[in-house]
Amino acid sequence: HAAPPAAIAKQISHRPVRDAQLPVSWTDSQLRKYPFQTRQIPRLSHTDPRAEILIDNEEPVVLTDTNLVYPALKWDTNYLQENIGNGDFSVYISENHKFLYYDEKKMSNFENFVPKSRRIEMKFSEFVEKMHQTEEQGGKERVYLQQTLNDTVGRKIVVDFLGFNWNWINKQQTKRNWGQLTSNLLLIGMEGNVTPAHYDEQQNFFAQIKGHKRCILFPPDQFECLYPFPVHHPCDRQSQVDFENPDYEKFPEFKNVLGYEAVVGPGDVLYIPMYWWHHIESLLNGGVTITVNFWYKGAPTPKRIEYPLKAHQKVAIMRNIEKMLGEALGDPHEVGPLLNMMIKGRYEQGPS
Ligand SMILES: O=C(O)CCC(=O)C(=O)O
Repeated sequence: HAAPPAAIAKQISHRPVRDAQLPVSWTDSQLRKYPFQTRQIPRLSHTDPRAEILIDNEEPVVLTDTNLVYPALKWDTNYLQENIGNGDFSVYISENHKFLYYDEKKMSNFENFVPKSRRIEMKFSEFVEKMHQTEEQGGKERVYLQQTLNDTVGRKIVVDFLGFNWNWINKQQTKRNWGQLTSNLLLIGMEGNVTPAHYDEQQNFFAQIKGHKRCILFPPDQFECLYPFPVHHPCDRQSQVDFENPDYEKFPEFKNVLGYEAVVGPGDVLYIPMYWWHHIESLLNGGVTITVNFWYKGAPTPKRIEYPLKAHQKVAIMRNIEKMLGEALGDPHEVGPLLNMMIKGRYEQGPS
């Protein structure tokens, strides 16, 4: 049905203020339009004390000068094809521009679930070929490479990787008492590709290498506005709301969602705090994008819990309740009915 007037995308400028000598390399016309408002995520030097405060408080910030992935700023598809080695790469293929993630291990829980994208293992050169095919023939199928960096990469990539600013990021890890670095995901996307809104259970430094990505984040206290799939569903942690055509009847609280956004370009590092929702789009007509992220386990839970609990702690509790019920009932499909029986006419705030 038609979107309400309030839902008309605001034509305000999202462009960051920059030094006069630096060209602004993208325009508002390259951003998709959505029916909600956003604020800007601050862009700061990593030496700015305000940046440290934001990370301490688990709030997003774009750091402009960490040099985190400096040696990788020369990467493009040619250089990678030459040097990345003969390993297998996970490539997602989608009929449209959206790449909704799904957990293949949870597919047996929901036998009627049909994913809108599929994952194929291929060599790097096959991926590049597929991408060019789509670009040149205007084919409908889009591709998105998403592969954890591993020891099959060639020598030059290893040298680049060792030249990352480990000094800075290791200090961050130590200061925040984060757990181990679990993985570095390499993402190579086509212009216009969209990763729909989801949250992860890890801390993330998202390092942009090539092209520009628009990142829209939502804090964990907007859980009610974003309607994640059930925990046992393959799309666990993903929003059920289609941002381009929200069903306000099913998801009325989505009208109250408020985002925080930034466009990141080469050299920028976005801190995506654990449990923060993120929607990420490669700019329209912006060419290929390359990103490497750094996923860290969060800090261990403190010995003494402080109240009131934070929104992300409540999300963790809800996840555990769903998991426990699934186990206890022996069937993930019984979780919803039991939760409903528990609250119906008892815990719901009714009209009176
Ligand atoms: O860049 C993207 O398209 C998705 C990346 C993402 O979701 C992440 O780094 O957690």
